[in-house]
Amino acid sequence: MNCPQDWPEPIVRVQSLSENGVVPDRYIKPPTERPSSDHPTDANIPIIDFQPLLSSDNGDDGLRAATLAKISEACREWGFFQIVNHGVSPELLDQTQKVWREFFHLPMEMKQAYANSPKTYEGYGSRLGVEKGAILDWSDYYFLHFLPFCLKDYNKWPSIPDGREVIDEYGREVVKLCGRLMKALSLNIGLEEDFLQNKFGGQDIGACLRVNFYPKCPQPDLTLGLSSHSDPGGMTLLLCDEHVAGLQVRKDNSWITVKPAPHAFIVNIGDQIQVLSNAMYKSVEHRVLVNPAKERLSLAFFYNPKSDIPIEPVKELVTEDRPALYPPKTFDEYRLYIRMRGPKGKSQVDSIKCPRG
Ligand SMILES: O=C(O)CCC(=O)C(=O)O
Repeated sequence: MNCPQDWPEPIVRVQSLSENGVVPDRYIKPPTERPSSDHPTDANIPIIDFQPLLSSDNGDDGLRAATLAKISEACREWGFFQIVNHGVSPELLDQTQKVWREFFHLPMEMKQAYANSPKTYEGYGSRLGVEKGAILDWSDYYFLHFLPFCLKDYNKWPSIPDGREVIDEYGREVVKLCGRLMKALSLNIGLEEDFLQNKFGGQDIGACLRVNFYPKCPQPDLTLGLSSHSDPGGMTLLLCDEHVAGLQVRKDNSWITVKPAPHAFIVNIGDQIQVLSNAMYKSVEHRVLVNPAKERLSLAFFYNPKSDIPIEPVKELVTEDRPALYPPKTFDEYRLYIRMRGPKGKSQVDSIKCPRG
């Protein structure tokens, strides 16, 4: 099964709706999915100083062990955490966000030159999923590939002065950081540090970026910037606006609004790592609220397994008491679900669970 060549309906850019006084029906969520303010809480996802894991020698072993332990707990309990002092320069983070803000503020006809299709999703988009008549999210986005190299195509990247160099450097740095995180995750489940990376296909992994742009919204209580979903890939590193909250993470049946630390990456476990770890690590549902007064930008960097190798629970984590929870599936097969149906909570990873007993 492949994604169709075209969207089922003409594409409307959410940015072009932002100044109207009302949210069109197409974006109004059913009451049970709308943002609710019943349980405001001060809780935040864990914030972890990553510095002790940046160098493999002459570090403090105690500090390294303590950092690994914090990451381990965050992966099991939250599926989400923030890292600070992660080695990617604050200047590069600022520059990259600036480039993308510039893109979304170009005149519409210039952005339209990059309009995407559901075939590959690369380029400027305004919906996820191809279901005719679906209720849509209040966001536009830009999607591009860094890895594998055969998919990296500068012609599909926006042409903004110095933009491609900045985006390229961002990609290289974040891939490096993801490699370090993969080592930490492997050590934390008692395996060799290269274990998970090898399961992902060694150097042949996939890396891509979705830049989400959430325009101001006249009736933020009726809609969502991005509906609840878990990420289908391996691991996501999110860079978001420090000054405009929006991301909410599900924790014990309530929604926690993330307060981003300055220049932090928000790391979350995706479905592929949940599968490989036989659900020891959790890929957790999250969603995005929109704001009546401020637009918001976020950069979601997806670090994924090579797309054509079967991903299944690693045998070291399968026991008689805890049999394999998921059958093997390639990421190519897996990601078709969200590409066709759009974000739908945790329905996909739950639906592939093996029947037990
Ligand atoms: O914008 C955000 O804060 C979250 C984005 C996200 O969840 C995604 O792109 O999958």
